[in-house]
Amino acid sequence: MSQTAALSTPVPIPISVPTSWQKAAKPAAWSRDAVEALFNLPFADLMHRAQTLHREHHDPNRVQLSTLLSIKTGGCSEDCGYCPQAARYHTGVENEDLMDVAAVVSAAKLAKANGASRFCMGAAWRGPKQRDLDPVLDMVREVKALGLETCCTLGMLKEGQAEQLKTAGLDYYNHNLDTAPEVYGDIITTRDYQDRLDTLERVRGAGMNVCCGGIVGMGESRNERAGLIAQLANLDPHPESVPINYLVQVEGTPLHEKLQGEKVLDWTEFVRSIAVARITMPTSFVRLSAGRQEMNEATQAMCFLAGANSIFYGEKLLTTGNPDVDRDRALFGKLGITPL
Ligand code: SAM
Ligand code: DTB
Ligand code: SF4
Repeated sequence: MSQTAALSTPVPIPISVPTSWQKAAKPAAWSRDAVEALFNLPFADLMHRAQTLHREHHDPNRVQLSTLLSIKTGGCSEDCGYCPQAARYHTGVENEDLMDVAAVVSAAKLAKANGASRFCMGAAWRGPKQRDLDPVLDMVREVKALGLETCCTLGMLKEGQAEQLKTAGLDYYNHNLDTAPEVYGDIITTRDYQDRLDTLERVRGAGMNVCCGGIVGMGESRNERAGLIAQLANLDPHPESVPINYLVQVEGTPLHEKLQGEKVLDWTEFVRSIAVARITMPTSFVRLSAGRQEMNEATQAMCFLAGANSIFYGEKLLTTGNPDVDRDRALFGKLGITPL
């Protein structure tokens, strides 16, 4: 059998799965069943399919680097059950006011010198008030002027705020769906799923790129993971960037209380989640996001094979650790990966 024939041999999936996604003008609609059927494939079949599609749309040896900075830390009014920055949980995170613009610019310069192409500024807010947004607009302008792509994650946006960010030079806005809709209320009660969709709509409406993903490893079932990915894959257009976070269990959060630091997700299931995101959103950047510090190199390498082509780069995420730059450089060297 020729290689082309081998690649186009249909994988037996019980439910109809779109096969013409590359050519479709609009993203194919993915049912939860179809997404779950991907999860249920034998590992090698899933990986082959993800890697094949990945190569059609991306250079498999290049990975985009984003550096995160927490510009306002802790003391958040929300009750997200995974988050160390919620004021109501006792996690040991020290509250810090909004950083000075100059300090943010210094951190961005360092990120650029280390090789990052995007700088993501995160704030522990339910959403920004106008007096909060004004200094953030300055940060965006100055970081953009350094020649970096800019990203912010500031919580829910009100009417007009996305336009202000876009005008200041913001390239991406990160706002995650986090879970499947039906389990969302078990994790967060202070805002609902529709609030998140409304913010994403505002970001799109202002003409910015959408960065939207979720968290796995919170004790959800495979069907619920499929539900999250189906939601993301049915956003139209697809988010340009899809962060897949592996829950970082922080003591003091309700999810740590519930899971007691136990790994509830096998590494194969995390890799499967990346592969399924790649297959259902073929042109998006899929980011291997939080949780890398707890992952060995082999698992990370499998994630790149599954189609992850972006990481958070730099020794800190927002409040928790991330692999050192030197360690990531060494891993990239072993894998022959170069930064985008
Ligand atoms: N406060 C804003 C908001 O919630 O939209 C922006 C910052 S918030 C920390 C951004 C995202 O980080 C969350 O939506 C969640 O997906 C992720 N996140 C937070 N804590 C996490 C954890 N312990 N493990 C994995 N991901 C986490
Ligand atoms: C995203 O999806 N993951 C990042 C970013 N967007 C803002 C945040 C991860 C946070 C992990 C926990 C912490 O460091 O506080
Ligand atoms: Fe606040 Fe964002 Fe953390 Fe939720 S995820 S508690 S909104 S900082």
